[in-house]
Amino acid sequence: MLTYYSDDHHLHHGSCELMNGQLVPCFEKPQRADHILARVKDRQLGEVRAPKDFGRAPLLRIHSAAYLEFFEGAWARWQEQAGQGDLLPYTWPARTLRQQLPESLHGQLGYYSFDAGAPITAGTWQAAYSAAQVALSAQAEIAAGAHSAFALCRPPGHHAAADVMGGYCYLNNAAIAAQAFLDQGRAKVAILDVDYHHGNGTQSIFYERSDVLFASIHGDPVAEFPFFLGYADETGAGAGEGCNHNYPLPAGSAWQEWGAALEQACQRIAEYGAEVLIVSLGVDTFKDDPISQFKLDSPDYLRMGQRIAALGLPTLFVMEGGYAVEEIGINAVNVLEGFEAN
Ligand code: SP5
Ligand code: ZN
Repeated sequence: MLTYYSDDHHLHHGSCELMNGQLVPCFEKPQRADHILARVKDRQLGEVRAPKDFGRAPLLRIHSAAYLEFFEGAWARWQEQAGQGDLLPYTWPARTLRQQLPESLHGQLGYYSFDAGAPITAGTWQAAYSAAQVALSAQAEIAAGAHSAFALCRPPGHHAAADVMGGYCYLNNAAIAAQAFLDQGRAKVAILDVDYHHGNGTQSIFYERSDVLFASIHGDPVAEFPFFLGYADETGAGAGEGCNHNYPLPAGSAWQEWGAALEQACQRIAEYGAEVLIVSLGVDTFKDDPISQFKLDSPDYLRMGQRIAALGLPTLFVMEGGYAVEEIGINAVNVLEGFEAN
């Protein structure tokens, strides 16, 4: 399987995030992608290629022009103010406040975000832009006939909505790739999100559409980030009714429960008649993940890949979360090797 990867991810390195009332070093750090790349090479998964540049047009199919413009220019505005450290939001237009774009940098940052988990550093735009190009390059490989490809994206994307960043995500790499398939003539795309966290951004982007089926297995939002989306009763709206499927699971879930949910999700994807599959590949379901509560072990990721392969669909794997850095390469590449072994 071909891997697409860009060194540009190193340009994004947030300092800290809030956890349990303390500022702690960001869990979403450059070593994550470095470890995955090392494992891809160790296991000789296949060639590793740098992305092509498809420009902004495919990003604009998912994200608003105003959002992209804000994101690209935010760091320069922060430097004009002689800002110190990362650019981080601290006020959001929650209930009782007006949903309108103010003039100030921090006002606009709050308007375009849903949490304080997406710090903007000097190179964040370039890193996120290149991650989207990584996804598009892997997508193009499949469009040209490959059965599978791995987009080693960093930063991740599934929490990012059309004009909202958050949860370590800025540009929705999987959604951008899905739209590219549709724009190139495919009629039905499925996105299977196996990250520990609900893919709220992806869900919101496609919620009222029937050309993308979204299925997500994740920590129950009653108790887990992102809290405000990802419940089982969210089944789509309008033309998209019946095309959104959430499988929330309780803390402590291991392969027995997780694999059963995967079985249901895969059956729904087969029934939908997807022509191509995109897997939002987070491995923060791992038992030793520092911010998550599932109990998957490394061999379970081989099983995951095998079950996904049994769908028999051209499959694009897009990297999302996973914070147990020492094992992230083993777990992510196990999914890909399980897929290829099937
Ligand atoms: C892409 C992705 O995986 N994003 C995840 C963002 C999660 N941000 C919130 C983390 C909160 C961690 N709380 C842990 C509590 C442990 N007791
Ligand atoms: Zn996650």
